[in-house]
Amino acid sequence: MTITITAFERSPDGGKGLARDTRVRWALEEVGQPYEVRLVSFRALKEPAHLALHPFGQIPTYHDGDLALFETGAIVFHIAERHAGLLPDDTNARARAITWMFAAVNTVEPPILDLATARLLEGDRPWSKERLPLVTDRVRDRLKPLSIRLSDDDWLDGPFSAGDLMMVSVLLRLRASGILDEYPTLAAYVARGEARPAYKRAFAAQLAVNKPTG
Ligand code: GTB
Repeated sequence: MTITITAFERSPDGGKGLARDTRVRWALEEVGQPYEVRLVSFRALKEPAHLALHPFGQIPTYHDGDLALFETGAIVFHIAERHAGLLPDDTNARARAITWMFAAVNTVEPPILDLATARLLEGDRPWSKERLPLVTDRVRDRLKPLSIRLSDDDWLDGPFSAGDLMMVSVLLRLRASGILDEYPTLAAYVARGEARPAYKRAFAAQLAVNKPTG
């Protein structure tokens, strides 16, 4: 069966790799699984055919035979469980890698999304100037302990895992804010993720769809 994922027909970031299909592409590239992409317009996201796949009308989705999934955490976890390369064999190490996946989406990503909302969607509100530093500090509250835990290691717990894939994907969203640069070990960690051949292939594939023309 062919794995099919969905992605934006035209991502608002113009190919910076920030839409969430990139992390699924990356996971598939890491484990060497070919996949097809069905591009979806913003309008089609909210139409019944797509809502049957994704109840919240979002991308990405994952389709393989009679299995349809949504939520990147669940999709990457499924890929990592089915194919070698993203989760360690040792039971405890595997559980720790999965813990980092949850930490990425559950603990680190929420304040980063709040910051993106505050900067991009609420920047013109009268209260924005007061709120922005508070939201930014909540991101720092996550980055500081994360950088302490990572220390000088290459990855969060031994070899590269799905936990790192999710964490790097989440942190990438901070690049435009400059906050990542306040934590050189995290900036280097993200750069290590981006340097992986599988990430490069995933990035190139989404760019091929979204490259600004003219
Ligand atoms: N928790 C879900 C997951 O991890 O799968 C979140 C999925 C999600 O937010 N999908 C977004 C979506 O479909 C696309 S990635 N939004 C349409 C909608 O909700 O109607 C979010 C995103 C969009 C654009 C940029 N960008 O341009 O920089 C970055 C990230």
